[in-house]
Amino acid sequence: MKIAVYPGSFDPITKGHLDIIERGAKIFDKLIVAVLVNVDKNGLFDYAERVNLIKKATMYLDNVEVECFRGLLVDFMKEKHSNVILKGLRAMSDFEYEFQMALMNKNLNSEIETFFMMTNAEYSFLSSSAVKQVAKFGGCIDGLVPESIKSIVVEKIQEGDV
Ligand code: COD
Repeated sequence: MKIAVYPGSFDPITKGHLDIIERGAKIFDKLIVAVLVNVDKNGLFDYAERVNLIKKATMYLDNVEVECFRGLLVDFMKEKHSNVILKGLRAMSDFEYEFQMALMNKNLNSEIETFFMMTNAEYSFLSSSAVKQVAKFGGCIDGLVPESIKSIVVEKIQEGDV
């Protein structure tokens, strides 16, 4: 069974993330979406909330699981018996960061391969931070986050300190 892990902050999950999840779920037998505790980013949603939002948005995908992990991605991969990391790529700026991470992960465990999936052009401009800014100032986030979680996201962002 080929198991891949799609790691990220997912604060919150966007349609860009969901597109990568749907496409990844068609390629791998099992796809584990891993909400990693990112020490460089302050979040709006706590980790349990992020997991719940992803679970709600991916309910219809039978081979997708969602988990949270604090620590190195390579340690999570070992626990899950996976050696494939799935990543999404939007622009050159993503590439530099992802390139560094892929090589660091390879350095930590040479068995691990990182698979990059090009963003859907429709979502190439989309990030969790942009969604938070638009929602904070009353802009419309239709089509930017999965429909099933839109109202929860709007409510949280408008009450939060983004
Ligand atoms: N279209 C396509 N892909 C997208 C889009 C979009 N619109 N938006 C985001 N993505 C991709 C990103 O490129 C990324 O691959 C993934 O989706 C998740 O994105 P984010 O922004 O939610 O998550 P990041 O980039 O903040 O996640 C960083 C990690 C948590 C993965 C990273 O910090 C990590 O692995 N941390 C654990 C510690 C560790 O092991 N570090 C490695 C050694 S340095």
